[in-house]
Amino acid sequence: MRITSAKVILSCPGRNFVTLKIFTDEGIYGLGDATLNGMEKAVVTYLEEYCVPALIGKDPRNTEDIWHYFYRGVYWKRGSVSMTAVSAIDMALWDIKGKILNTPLYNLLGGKSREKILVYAHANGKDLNDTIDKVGKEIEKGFRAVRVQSGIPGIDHTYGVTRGDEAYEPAEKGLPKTDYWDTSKYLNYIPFVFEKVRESFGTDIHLLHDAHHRCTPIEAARLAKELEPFHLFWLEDAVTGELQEGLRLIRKHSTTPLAIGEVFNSIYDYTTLITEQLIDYIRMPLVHGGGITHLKKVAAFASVYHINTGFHGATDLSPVNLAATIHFNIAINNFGIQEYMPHQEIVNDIFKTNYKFDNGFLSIDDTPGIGVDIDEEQAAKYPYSMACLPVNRKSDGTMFYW
Ligand code: KDG
Ligand code: MG
Repeated sequence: MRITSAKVILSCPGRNFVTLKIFTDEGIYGLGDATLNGMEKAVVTYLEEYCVPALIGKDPRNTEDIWHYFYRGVYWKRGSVSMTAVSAIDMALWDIKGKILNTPLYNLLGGKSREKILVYAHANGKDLNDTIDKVGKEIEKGFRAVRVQSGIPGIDHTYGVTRGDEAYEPAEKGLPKTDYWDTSKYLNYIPFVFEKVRESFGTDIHLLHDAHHRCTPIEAARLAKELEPFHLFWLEDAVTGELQEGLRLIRKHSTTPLAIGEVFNSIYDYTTLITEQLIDYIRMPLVHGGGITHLKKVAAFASVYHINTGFHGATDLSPVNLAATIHFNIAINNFGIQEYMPHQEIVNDIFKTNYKFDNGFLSIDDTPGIGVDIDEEQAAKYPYSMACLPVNRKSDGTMFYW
């Protein structure tokens, strides 16, 4: 069996998605998600100019060797752009493998460890009352776990909080806009938000929070400690993961569970964090972390240290990634939770999906492979439209972290 061609489909049904479609000489094709929010065209170029020509003629069943060809084989390793391309290739090849063997992806990864996966919703409000209202709405939809973000008094616009009643979408059209940030205002306010949310909804609902890498290690330690009474499911990206040792300080001061890694793209971003048990959940998603082949190893490595998965799953990851992720989470032993933000209706014009949400859980059917298809004619109706994530400055103008 040989790969005969591959095409990269870039479309914008409300937001940009990049999809890789790999064709074989037996008429079977596979799909992989290659979306990297705000950097879509860089991945498209790497795939089209370098990876696709190198794929032609290879046996698509050799997922392990092909993965290493594009990871070890290249001199300039890792990085978000190239790892997203590797992820898309890998995902598409596993899709093909499932179709050849006429079995859903989860069967190739160990079968079912569970029938359905626990997911968490997003609730973000412009102020405390709005936030409480939004949490209530997610619970009414059946969610048992909710990520809570709130506008902060004195900060004009807080990342992760929608403007008005628009659907959540962190990338905005054109070049990056600028957000302004004040850590002390944030740290003073967020524990109060969680106190009020717990008072309103009790202890049965799981609550999560994302700090978007905005704290220094000692600030993060204070936040984790002050959130302790509200028993979060996790505190995400409390610090930037660039300095893995920084997490030691947070651990020393708090029992709030920690999740990190939606911007990671390799097991080497995680080694200290995992072996020293400095975190509780890995966030690196299939689409940016080297696909199924690499995440299988990262998840297995994490399982040895009692660390579970909690993959990134915002709407800028396509339905192809979401479906592959559900298979993956159904199969592995150390599944923790999955982020789930439903895509806008318009996305379903292009992607035909095979998963369903019911009462706080996602499940997937037995379609062979990943089970998602793409309607290329529809995709062509929604051309790419440039959109970027904002940059972040402190209130005095200093460039600040993501
Ligand atoms: O593209 C960036 C978003 O996906 C990200 O900011 C969302 O932090 C996020 C999350 O936890 O879903
Ligand atoms: Mg996040």
